[in-house]
Amino acid sequence: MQLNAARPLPTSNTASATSLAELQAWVDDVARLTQPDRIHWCDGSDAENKALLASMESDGTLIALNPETHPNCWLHRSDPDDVARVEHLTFVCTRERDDAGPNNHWMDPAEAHSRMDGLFEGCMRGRTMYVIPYCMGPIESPLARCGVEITDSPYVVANMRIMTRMGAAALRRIEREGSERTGTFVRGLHSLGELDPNRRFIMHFPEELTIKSYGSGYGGNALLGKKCHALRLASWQARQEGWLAEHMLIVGIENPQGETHYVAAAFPSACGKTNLAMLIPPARYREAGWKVWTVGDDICWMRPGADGRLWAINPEAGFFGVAPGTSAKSNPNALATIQHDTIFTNVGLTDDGQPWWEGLDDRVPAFDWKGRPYDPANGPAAHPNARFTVSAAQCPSYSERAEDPQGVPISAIVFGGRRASLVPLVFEARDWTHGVQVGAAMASETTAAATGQVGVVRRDPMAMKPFCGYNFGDYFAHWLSFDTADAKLPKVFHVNWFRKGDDGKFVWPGFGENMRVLEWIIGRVDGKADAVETPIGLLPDASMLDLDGLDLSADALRTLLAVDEAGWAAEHADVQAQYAAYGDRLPEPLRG
Ligand code: SAT
Ligand code: MN
Repeated sequence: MQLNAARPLPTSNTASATSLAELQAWVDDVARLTQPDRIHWCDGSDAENKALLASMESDGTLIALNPETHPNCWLHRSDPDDVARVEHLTFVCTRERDDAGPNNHWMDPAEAHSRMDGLFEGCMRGRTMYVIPYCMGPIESPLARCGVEITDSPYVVANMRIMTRMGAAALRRIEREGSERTGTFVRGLHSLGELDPNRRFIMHFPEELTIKSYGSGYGGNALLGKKCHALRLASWQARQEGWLAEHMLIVGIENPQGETHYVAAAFPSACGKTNLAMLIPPARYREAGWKVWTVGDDICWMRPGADGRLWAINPEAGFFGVAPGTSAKSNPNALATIQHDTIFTNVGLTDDGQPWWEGLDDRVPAFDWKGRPYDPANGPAAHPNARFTVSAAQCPSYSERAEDPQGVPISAIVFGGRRASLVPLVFEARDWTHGVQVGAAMASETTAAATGQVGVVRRDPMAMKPFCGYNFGDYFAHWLSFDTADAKLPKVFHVNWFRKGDDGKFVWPGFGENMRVLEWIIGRVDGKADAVETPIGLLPDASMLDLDGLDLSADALRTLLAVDEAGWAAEHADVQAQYAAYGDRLPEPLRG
């Protein structure tokens, strides 16, 4: 970092900001580099949040929504060129290129630092620099990890307050851990810069637990606790410390006897992760006493407990969910969650100031996400990647155990993808090693949610392609290493809700009816459900699933549950061809 020690530091909102010299020195260095007018240490209080929201309302960063229908809700319209993650500008900067692996863009750390510091120099002139201490996971959890994000975006502060445990309590933990040894917290430096797509980079330095992000205010690029820390850096930390940082939802399935099994599930984007995390069982299941509890919808940190099981926390405190498509039909829990105290980004607006997006209902909005009077000729009212940011505690199905410092024990891991053909509704891996093979071979068809061709099958191992902070070969080996003598590992499954028939229509009804598949999965865990052995793993036949009341023809059932051996041989060859990129780092059980 280029320092100008002669320059006086700007005033800060608190006289002595932290007792941790290591943190204070870093903040001072950043202030000398970025030259803000003011420094604000965030305490996470209501008063601080209120003042921030009010100032963003007065400068137009936020628009207050209808207080009758959506109390304390806000609309933020981003720069139209800053609406999504930018994978081509996202780098993992390790000393050895191979440590980042062919699955990441790489830059030499010294070059990356000098480039970034060049961008950061003086970039906060005229702005306030916010210092956000945060904790990923319950503050008292041994599985939780902390970070500090420095940003010049008050929108980022308001979002981080919802998405993480942010403020005074996190700072106390950082100071406690930092007094025992150095380098315990992640350092994230973020600036909106000029919001110029040509001056935009998201850089990760896993060896230094450091993130530098410049030129974007969008969630995954700017809320550094989320993908940058909780996945890219945490996956690196997890490998060193013997745990797993995964792109998985966590859901509790309570049976009529009152026993709850926790399931962690990884899906690529646009496969209904948030919907599955908040699933409402069909009426007959509810009447029988089944319940579904939401622990997390995006990220799962898990590690072996003393009992040999994997124990998991959701490191996040909120949901940063896709708004379009969310409705009373697709996800009533999500809709109930976002009725108050929610920040909406890039949604449309009705004439009475309510947020609106495609798929919500049949009203016609007054304004689109750019603030123009709505005209269908201009495209959708809400940007396809429009988001809501909301506290998880507002979700009607939020699990009490989500705040448990010890986490929840995981009974089953589920991998899934969007596959119109070949892949059956559900199958179980024969053992952990086979489960890792299944997860590593995961793939999904591209959807309209991302740019590029639609319907192409893309490999996305464990749904971590954009998020694994190190070489996938090493990552697969790390997964395999959990299979120790005293481990009591979860069973591993693969699901596909998106199988299509010859008529091009979805065969499986999906949504709440996925409960039937979850019931079989839980039944397998409990040793109560039967399965048939096939070359790809263990499958239910139609008699082993509860299909009561579903209108599925014999043909449809065959489509959902058949194993096409020739098709799987071609799939296997495709997977092996893609593995070639990992060379020597590909572990033996994934070869051949
Ligand atoms: O795009 S984000 O990373 O902010 C959200 C997501 O993809 O889950
Ligand atoms: Mn995600």
